[in-house]
Amino acid sequence: MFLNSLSMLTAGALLAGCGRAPALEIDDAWVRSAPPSATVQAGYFTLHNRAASDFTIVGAYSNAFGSVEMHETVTSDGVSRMRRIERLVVPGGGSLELAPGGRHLMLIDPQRPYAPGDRLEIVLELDGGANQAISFEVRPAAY
Ligand SMILES: [Cu+2]
Repeated sequence: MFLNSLSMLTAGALLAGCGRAPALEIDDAWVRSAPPSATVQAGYFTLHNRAASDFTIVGAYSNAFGSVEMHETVTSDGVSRMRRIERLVVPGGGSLELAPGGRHLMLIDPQRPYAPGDRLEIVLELDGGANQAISFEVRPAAY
């Protein structure tokens, strides 16, 4: 009996340690290619949340970039500016879309130039400690 409870506990801990969020489905994850001199690039994706409760993204990181921030684009007095945001929510049963002209991942300090067709992994940090790794495809700037 004790042994059973212990194994169940271990299995539970392992699942939590995996840090996956299987209820999240990723669509169309891509990074806009940039000239070799560029110091920032932008990443976009759509996330579908198959769970009833919200997922909140509280950060992101990648080996391919010095740092990753979450940004939104706001227009005031006809001027567009980017602003850092601390959280992105994927509503339960709903979707979150990051797209050109709106919210995006700001990919700062590319470790080398990336060409269209390259694949880059970016990890999303979820509220509660789980991580979700996403594979992004580099696409031409004109895409
Ligand atoms: Cu930005």
